[in-house]
Amino acid sequence: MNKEKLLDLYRMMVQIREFENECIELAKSNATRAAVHTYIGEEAIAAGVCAHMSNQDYITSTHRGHGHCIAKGADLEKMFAELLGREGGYCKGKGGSMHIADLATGNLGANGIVGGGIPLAVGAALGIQLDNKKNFVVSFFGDGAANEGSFHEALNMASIWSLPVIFVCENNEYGISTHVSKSTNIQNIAIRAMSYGIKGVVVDGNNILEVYEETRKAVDDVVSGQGPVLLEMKTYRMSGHYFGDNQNYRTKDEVNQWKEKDPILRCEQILQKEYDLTEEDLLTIRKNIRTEVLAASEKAKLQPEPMIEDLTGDLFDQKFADIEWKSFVKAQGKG
Ligand SMILES: Cc1ncc(C[n+]2csc(CCOP(=O)(O)OP(=O)(O)O)c2C)c(N)n1
Ligand SMILES: [Mg+2]
Repeated sequence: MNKEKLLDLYRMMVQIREFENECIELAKSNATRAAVHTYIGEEAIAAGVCAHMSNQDYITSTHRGHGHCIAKGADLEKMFAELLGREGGYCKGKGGSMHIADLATGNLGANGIVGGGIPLAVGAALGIQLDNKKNFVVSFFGDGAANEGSFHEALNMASIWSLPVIFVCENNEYGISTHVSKSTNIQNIAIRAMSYGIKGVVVDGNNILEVYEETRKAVDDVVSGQGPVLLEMKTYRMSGHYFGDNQNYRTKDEVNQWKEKDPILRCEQILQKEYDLTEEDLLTIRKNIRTEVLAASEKAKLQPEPMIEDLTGDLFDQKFADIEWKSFVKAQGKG
């Protein structure tokens, strides 16, 4: 990989990390309006996979979706605004972290339903196939989601129709507090691909070069009509399940061991050893990105909150919602 490409991937990972660090600060000060699940430790996956995608290629994401959203090109201020419940957010401040979608960049949305995005990706891939386009879809989901019925139904359907979809299982070893060894009786989730007659590959999800390369091969396969691919990215959730998780289900030693395999640290080691970057170069990059991220957060904080009159706007049945809300307000004596 050439130096510029690797630096782009590095910058993307750092941007995601800094976004998540700031999310934690915002949550600590009680400024966020809904649950926040951070992606710390898993950045190489979103960065390495989405680097192969254009805005016409779709992703479906998860409750831990900030990294996917950023790697797909989202606007950081709009993301922060959503987390802070501000009018300029992706859902006008009414959805929060788990409902961010960004159709302009091909992001079909985060999803609070574990495994909920996987069949949506199959539907999007069917649309691409029916339109005879050369695009593809990536569905991100966790090790926990791989035990949902939706995962199995989606893989089967994508296989029989040879749909252009890459299933990216982010195996971060935990579903909330349950270790994967207690929920899953196989070493590698990737072997499940075999039962659907598709390719399954185990990938070191903390190694940006491997993520990038294995995704490139998968893209070649799905776009050339060879059917879907399942990539199991082995990684580790370095932060709690959500902000506020006391993490009493794992030891500090375990977390510290994985910190040595931090994808950003590993990328920095490669950049220093093989591409002649100095520690100072890397510090400057990190500092500049941090400044940009904090500026986006500050701008979002200045945005107004949504108007109470808009509370029921954007609902599916607008007419019904308006009537309901107006009578509710009246009943409360707040009309
Ligand atoms: C259908 C459904 N079941 C249960 C939950 C509660 N829940 C939220 S996150 C989560 C764990 C998901 O684990 P995994 O798929 O491994 O994703 P990770 O959090 O590790 O990224 C669960 C069980 C949910 N949101 N949706
Ligand atoms: Mg998990």
